[in-house]
Amino acid sequence: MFRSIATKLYSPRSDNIHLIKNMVIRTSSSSNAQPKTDNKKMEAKVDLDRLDKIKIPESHSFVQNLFAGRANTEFFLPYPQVLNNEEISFLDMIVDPVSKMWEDKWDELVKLEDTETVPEEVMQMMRDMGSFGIQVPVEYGGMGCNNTQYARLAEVAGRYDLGIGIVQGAHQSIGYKGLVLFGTPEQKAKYLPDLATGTKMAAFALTEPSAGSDASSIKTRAVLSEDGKHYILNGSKLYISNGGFADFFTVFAKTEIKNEKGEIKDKVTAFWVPRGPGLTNGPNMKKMGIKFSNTTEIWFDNVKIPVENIIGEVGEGFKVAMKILNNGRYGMICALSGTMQKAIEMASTYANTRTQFGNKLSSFTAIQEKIGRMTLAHFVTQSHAYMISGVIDKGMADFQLEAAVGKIVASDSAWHVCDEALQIFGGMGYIKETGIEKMLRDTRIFRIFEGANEILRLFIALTGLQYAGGHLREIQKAMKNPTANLGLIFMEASKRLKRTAGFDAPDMTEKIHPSLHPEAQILSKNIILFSSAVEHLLIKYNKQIVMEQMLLLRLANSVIDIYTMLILLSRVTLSLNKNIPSAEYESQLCKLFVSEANMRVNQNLSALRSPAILKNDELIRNIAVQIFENQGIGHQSPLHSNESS
Ligand code: MYA
Repeated sequence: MFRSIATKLYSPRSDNIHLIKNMVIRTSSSSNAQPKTDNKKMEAKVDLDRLDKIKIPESHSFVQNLFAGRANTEFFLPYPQVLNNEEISFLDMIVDPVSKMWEDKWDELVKLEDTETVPEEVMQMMRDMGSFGIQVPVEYGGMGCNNTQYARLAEVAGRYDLGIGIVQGAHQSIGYKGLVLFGTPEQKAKYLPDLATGTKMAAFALTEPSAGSDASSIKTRAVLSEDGKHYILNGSKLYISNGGFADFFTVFAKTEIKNEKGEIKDKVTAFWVPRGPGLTNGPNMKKMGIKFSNTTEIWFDNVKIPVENIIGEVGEGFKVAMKILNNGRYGMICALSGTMQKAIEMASTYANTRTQFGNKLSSFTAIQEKIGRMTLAHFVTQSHAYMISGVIDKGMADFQLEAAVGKIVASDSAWHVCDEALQIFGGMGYIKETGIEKMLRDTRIFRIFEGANEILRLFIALTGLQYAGGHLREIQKAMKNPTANLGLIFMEASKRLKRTAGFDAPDMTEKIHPSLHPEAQILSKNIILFSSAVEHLLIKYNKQIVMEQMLLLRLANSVIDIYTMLILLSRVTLSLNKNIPSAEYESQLCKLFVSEANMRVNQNLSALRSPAILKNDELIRNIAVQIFENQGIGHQSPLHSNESS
C-alpha cells in the first residue's frame, strides 16, 4: 500500500506551491482593501468555461471528499430510508420469531461453546430460516433482501452468538459474495441455489502465511494449462473461516498476464474452487473466541480449475477481493451493533439489581458514566450500520472508506462495550456461565480480521491523501498555463484565502434540524480544520508522508470523528423531524458525541503541527527501536540499580 500510494501521491513542486501561496497573499491584501462584492466581479470576469477542461477527480464519498476540503453529503443527508412499508413488514415478520428462537438457545449456546462446532440442529434451524441466502435473489432460491434488510438480520445474529454469525457471514458476506457481485449468469444459476439454502457452504480464501494485511503479496499460484481450458492451482491459505467444511472456496491466486507492452506480469485472479482432488484442510484451529466458527488452513496441490470458474476478469482479482471485503464489512458493523445491545441490556439489568455499599450499582455515577458511554458507543455503531447499508442501497458505489470507518468504529466500540459490561458484572462477569466473558472474547477478533484496524486507518488516510493530491495536481497543471486557467487558480486562491480567514466553512445547517445547528456549525469548522491539516501534511512531508504512520493515524482518527458527527446529525435530524419517541434522547447522545469528538479532532489535528508532540513521537519511536534491538524491555529493574553504581 505504502509504495504504490507513494508513487501516486501528489508531489508539490515548490515553485507551484509558492505561486499558490503568492496568489493567496496577493488576493488577501487586495481583498482586505476592497469590499466583498469585488470578489464576485473578479469571478465573473474570469473565463469559467475553461474550468470544464480541468478534471478534478470526483467521488460521492463524504470521507474522501473531506480530504479535498469538500462536504459532499449527497448520499448522507437526509439519513437514508430505503425500506418501503412492505419491506418493513416483511422484516418485522421475520425478526421477532428469529430473535425468539435464538433467545431460547442463549443459555445452551453459552454452555456448548467448548464443543467448537455448531450443533446440527442449529445449522438446520438456520437453513430453515433462510439464514444462508439472505441476499441471494429470489429466482436463485434466496430471500432477495437488500443491504438494509440484511443489516437488520445481521444485527439479530450478532446479538446471540458471534461465532455462529461468522459461520453465516463467512459463507454469504464474503464466501460466495463474489458470485453475487461478479458472477456470470451461468455461475449464478449453477451455484447460488444450493448456497442460498445452506445445502452447500462457502468460504473466502485470501490470507496466506506470509500475506495477512498485505493482501496483494499472496504466493498461491494458478497456471493456465496448455490447452487453455483450466488452471492448475498450488499454494496454501491460512485462517480460513468455514475452511473445514466448505464445499466451495473463493480463492485468490497469482496468475501470469501479458500487458499492453507484451511484458509478462503477475496479477491476482479470483477463482471459484469446489472442494475436490488436491484440496485439503488442516484441523480446526483453537481460538480465543468465536469458537463456534471453524478456522483452518487450506492446501492446494495441483488443483484443476476450469477457466469457467474465474470470478470477474483475469488479473482483476485484487479488486474483486477488495470489493467483496468492502461489501462484507458492513455485515460486521451490524452484527456488532447487536452484540453491544445485548451487553448493555445485561449490564444495566445487573446494575439495577446488584446492591453494594447499601445502594444499587445503577445509582453510582461511576457506573452511570460507563452505561452512558456504552450506550453512546452503540448508538454510534448502529448509526454507522444503517448509514452504510442505506447508502449502498441508494446506489453509492465508492463507499470503501465509509465501510472501513464503520468497521473500525464498530469493532473498537464492541470491545469497549463488552469490556465495560464485564467490569460492571465484576467477578461474576469473569465466570463463564454469565456469558459476558464469551462476548468479550468473541468481539476481540473483529479489530483484527477483515482488515486490521491499524491498516484500515492507514488505508483511509492514504487513500484520502491520494485523492487530495489528485486535486492539488490539477491545480499544479493549471499553474503551468495560468492565463488559460485563471478561473480555477482564482477560485483556488480565494478558497484558501477564505479558509485562512475562517469564512470557507461549508454550510451544514441547511438539512440539519434547527435544534442541532450549533453542532452542525462545529462540524463545519472541523471540516475546514481538517482540510487545512491535509494540505499542511502534503506540503510539509510530500511523498514521505507515507512513512509518517503516527501522523496518518491521527488524521484517520480525525476523519472518523468528523464523518461520525455527520452520521449522528443526519440520523437525529430524521428522528426529530419524524418526532419519534426517542428523538430527544437521541439528540442528547448526538450533542454529547459532537462536543467530545470536536475536542478530539482539535487535539489530533493540532498534534500534527505541535513541535512538542512531534518530539514526543520521536521519543516513543526511539524507545521502541531500543526494545526491538534488545528483543525485550531495555530498563533495568530498580532493585538492581545499586549494582551499576
Ligand atoms: S478475510 C481476509 C481479510 N483481509 C483483509 O481485509 C486484507 C486487508 N488488506 C487490504 O485491504 C489491502 O491489502 C490494503 C491495500 C488496503 C492494505 N476498495 O496499492 P494498493 C485499490 C477498493 O493500496 P495494497 C477475513 O479476515 C487501490 O485503490 N479499491 O494495495 C475473514 C488501488 O487501485 P488503483 C481498493 O497496498 C473474516 C489498488 O487497489 C481497496 O496491496 C471473516 C491497489 O491498492 C478497497 N478497499 O493493499 C469475517 N483497497 O491501482 C466474516 C485497495 O486503481 C464476517 N484498493 O489505484 C461476517 C460478520 C457478519 C455476520 C453477519 C451474519 C448474518
